[in-house]
Amino acid sequence: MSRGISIEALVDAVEAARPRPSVVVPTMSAVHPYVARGLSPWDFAYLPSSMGQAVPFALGVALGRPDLPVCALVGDGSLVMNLGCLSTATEAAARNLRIVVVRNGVYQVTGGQAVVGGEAVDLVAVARGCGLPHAWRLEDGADPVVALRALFAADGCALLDVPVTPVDDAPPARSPGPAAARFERWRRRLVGDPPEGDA
Ligand SMILES: Cc1ncc(C[n+]2csc(CCOP(=O)(O)OP(=O)(O)O)c2C)c(N)n1
Ligand SMILES: [Mg+2]
Repeated sequence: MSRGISIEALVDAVEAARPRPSVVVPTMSAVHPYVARGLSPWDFAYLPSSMGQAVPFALGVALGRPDLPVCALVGDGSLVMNLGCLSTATEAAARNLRIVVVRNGVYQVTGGQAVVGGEAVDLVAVARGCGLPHAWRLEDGADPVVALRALFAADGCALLDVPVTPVDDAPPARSPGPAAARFERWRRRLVGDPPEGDA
């Protein structure tokens, strides 16, 4: 398998490619780089280790705000644990849902154990098989910003599988606090009622 790009490079590429406004839901090993670079008030980084929840959560947001692109950054181990969310996304016809698979081959935030099924599991094929209209892999050497722009521009729900380099010393996936207050500000922004002082 290719060594992939760093998680920081992936996050930089998502930030370069995303339309604005849009909602990004970083989870697992994507949380730390998002928090480190300063979280956008549109983004939801409060699912740092709830396996399987990134896509269902983003799907709910996408259905609630069909005018906004909504992009989940999901761990490969987490997606493998909850593949049914892909057929649910098809059933819900969430045209504005975008899924970026952080395919590092490991459960990075819990110490780097190998993901069940390993490279034998082809998540692009699974996504297509579940009816997603678009699913691609970032090929070796391809520009991630170009691929992510294509992901956001796709006509309908789309998934991009991104090989990411695992590391030996991943920082813990910790959300910024206080979570309840941050969540409420985020929720009010999303429903069009931002708290006073929020842009
Ligand atoms: C049912 C369940 N089992 C185990 C865990 C513990 N756990 C939290 S995050 C995680 C690893 C997530 O790996 P992956 O989704 O591949 O994300 P990465 O850290 O590699 O980005 C594990 C095993 C959990 N939250 N839920
Ligand atoms: Mg992983």
